[in-house]
Amino acid sequence: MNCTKLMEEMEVYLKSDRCKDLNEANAQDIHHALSKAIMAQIATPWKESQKLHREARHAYYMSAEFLIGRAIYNNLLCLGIYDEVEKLFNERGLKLSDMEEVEDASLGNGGLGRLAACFLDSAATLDLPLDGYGIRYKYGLFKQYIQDGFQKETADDWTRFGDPWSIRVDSDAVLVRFADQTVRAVPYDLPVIGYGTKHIGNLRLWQAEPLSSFDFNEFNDQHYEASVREKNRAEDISRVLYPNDSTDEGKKLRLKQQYFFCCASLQDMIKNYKLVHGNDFSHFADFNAIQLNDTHPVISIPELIRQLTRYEGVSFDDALNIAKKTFAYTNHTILPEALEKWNKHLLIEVVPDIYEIIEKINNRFIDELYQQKRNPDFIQDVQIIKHDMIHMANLAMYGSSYVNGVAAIHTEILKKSTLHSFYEMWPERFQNKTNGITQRRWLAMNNRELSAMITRLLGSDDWVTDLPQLKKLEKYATDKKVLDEFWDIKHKKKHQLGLFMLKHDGTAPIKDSIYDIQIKRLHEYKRQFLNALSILYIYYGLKDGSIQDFHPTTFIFGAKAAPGYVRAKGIIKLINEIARLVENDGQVRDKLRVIFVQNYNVSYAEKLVAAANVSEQISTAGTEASGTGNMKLMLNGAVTLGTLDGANVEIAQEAGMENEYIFGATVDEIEKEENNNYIPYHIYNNDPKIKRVMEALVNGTLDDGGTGMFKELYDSIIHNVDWGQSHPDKYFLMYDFQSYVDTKLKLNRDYKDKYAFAEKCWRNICNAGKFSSDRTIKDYADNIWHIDPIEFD
Ligand code: GPQ
Repeated sequence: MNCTKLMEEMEVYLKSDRCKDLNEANAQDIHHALSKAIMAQIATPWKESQKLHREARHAYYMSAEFLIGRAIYNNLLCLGIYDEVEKLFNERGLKLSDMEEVEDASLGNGGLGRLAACFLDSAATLDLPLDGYGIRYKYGLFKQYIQDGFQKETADDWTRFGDPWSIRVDSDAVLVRFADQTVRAVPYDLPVIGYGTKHIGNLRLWQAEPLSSFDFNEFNDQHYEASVREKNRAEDISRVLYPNDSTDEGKKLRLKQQYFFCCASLQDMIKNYKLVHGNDFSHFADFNAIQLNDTHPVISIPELIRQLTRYEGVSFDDALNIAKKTFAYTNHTILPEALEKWNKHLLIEVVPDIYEIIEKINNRFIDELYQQKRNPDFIQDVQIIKHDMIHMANLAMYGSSYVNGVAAIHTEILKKSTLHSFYEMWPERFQNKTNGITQRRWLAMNNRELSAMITRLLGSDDWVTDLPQLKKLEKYATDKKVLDEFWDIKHKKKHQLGLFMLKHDGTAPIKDSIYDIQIKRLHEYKRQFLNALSILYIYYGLKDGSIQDFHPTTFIFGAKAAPGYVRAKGIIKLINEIARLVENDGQVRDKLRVIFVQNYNVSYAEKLVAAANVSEQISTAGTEASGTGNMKLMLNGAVTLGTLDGANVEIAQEAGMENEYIFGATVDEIEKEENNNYIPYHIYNNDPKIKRVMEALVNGTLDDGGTGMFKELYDSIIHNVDWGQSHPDKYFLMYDFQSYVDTKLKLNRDYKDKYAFAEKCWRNICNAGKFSSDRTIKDYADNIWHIDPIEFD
């Protein structure tokens, strides 16, 4: 791409859209104009790519969430023009970084949504014909700020400065009918720019709109509210992203969202198919593969059947077979509270035709089970409708050809427990696809310094599209000059982060301290609470002298709690109170600091990940399906302080156990304890140091502002079973406590030997090759979607 021309184009857009010259433009103007100029440049290859997708066997990624983050820097990088545009900007007295506050699309909650974004990036880079379908929420994940230590939420109006990276395609709008309303689904298309290729994938996000924007008769009769009522009711559907990560609320509007984007996307796919192949649907599954990102889009299975039978003259049997061949389902959790179940009466109320089809599918399935002479318990386990509830994972299992877990250990748990009966019936449907992350955003873009060093050492930047190349760097693992340079870069990224935090959060890490980072959604199973308790343990240890020679450490947390998740919010308050306790104590304040950053999101993650020394991945074994933050931190040279859970297992395998800090119970041990009537109270009561830590929650040391939150947290852990609570410490904090603090303190001692520690970090980078989403996507393409890269003439 000719960058000088791009700058000229940018100035044209400044003039035409903002009526400004370069010297009058602010960051938003520049962002708008540069983005528009790029969009104009990529329009042709984008359209060409779409045509090639349509003609080839291709795949769709359906997801209720795409956590995109900022597009502009990533797009510059993928187009290969980042450095040159930066230079041209500087020559004009502009700074690329000035655009940081302009855009950030948080159309997802966490790992599941970010995974979807990484996957599209990888598919685009690998020239694979994969396109995304989702929802264009008006408001993304809420913005978080901290007031008196408590989380507060505000709306995320992510398009307030415009949305230059998408184009509205009115001509492709379709209607979506519910029992009580019909709405228009209007698509907005976002380009997904491949790295080092002209291939550009497409992400189509649907926005809900009314059939007519406003009722003129009501207006004329001066019924102003009534005149916009229908409009609001339609727009409600894509108004806001549900802020629950891994929990299912069973809300009517959420069901409407799911059906809305599935119905619209399938109409679009069918239209595309007819354009190329005509009306013979017997080959639909030969050209289309659809990946269902968790159960959120699983209503697509009956919806495809509905559209094929109602409008395309396909029989129910044929339509069911087409669906089974077309769909594949990814499971992202085994937590029971996340497994989606819809009340049958809600479905009948919202989309009665869909309920009828699900019932028909269920009856068909049960007939088959009787024919196979399955026993009643087995049938009860796998059937789709039970006790008036529709089990979406069961529907997904019956209605698709493959199911996959997202890390090896997770897939094994699916086979052994969660989906065991299905595994017995259809072992051939089960696959593992260990998650990955795109190294374009998570190394090349967020850590330009380390990237440049790696490229120099390797003599090429091939690693940007071939991450296992990093393995070749292992020969430098004991090279002091290389480790010095790596350490200096880490130091620089720590410094940059510190400056940002100071501006953003009003506080910064202790100079030259260990940056120990836990960044992820706030959830009990992820055990931020355990981390907080371990900090209290260290605090008391430093004060009474039982912990000596402690290297100063800053514990950084970034996390959003679902607004209705009271206990998670209590944990945020607790972390902030511990931060205050430590800060106000002259005896420890130069050794220990705790910072809870506000509004943790993709853009903040980019900075945190580059600066981290320690990656906290401490979920109870068997609860975190994979984790992907663990991979980002590894790639940027942090060691993992973690349990044998999710992808941590594979991270430790790749990098070597000796280069991580692994602690705690294994899945088997946890299972045993669960059956053994585990009593956390005994651990607490027999260890004065642990007791001291727990007591701080209730003896006035820490103040929850009179909310009772800390007492509730305390009770959730050590409430004696004899006192009535049936399952205290569900996530085994007490059980893992000692091994956690021991391992944390060992890490702290090891850090003092700079070269030995830096070697561990370096070996983590060298062995992160497996965790590129390029590897994951290639595996999906080869073994689930059966698609090949497209070829340009
Ligand atoms: N995950 Cl079910 C989410 O982010 N949201 C969800 O609703 C569910 C799962 C995560 C999961 O907790 C992580 O372990 C995974 O790494 C991630 O999905 C991507 O697979």
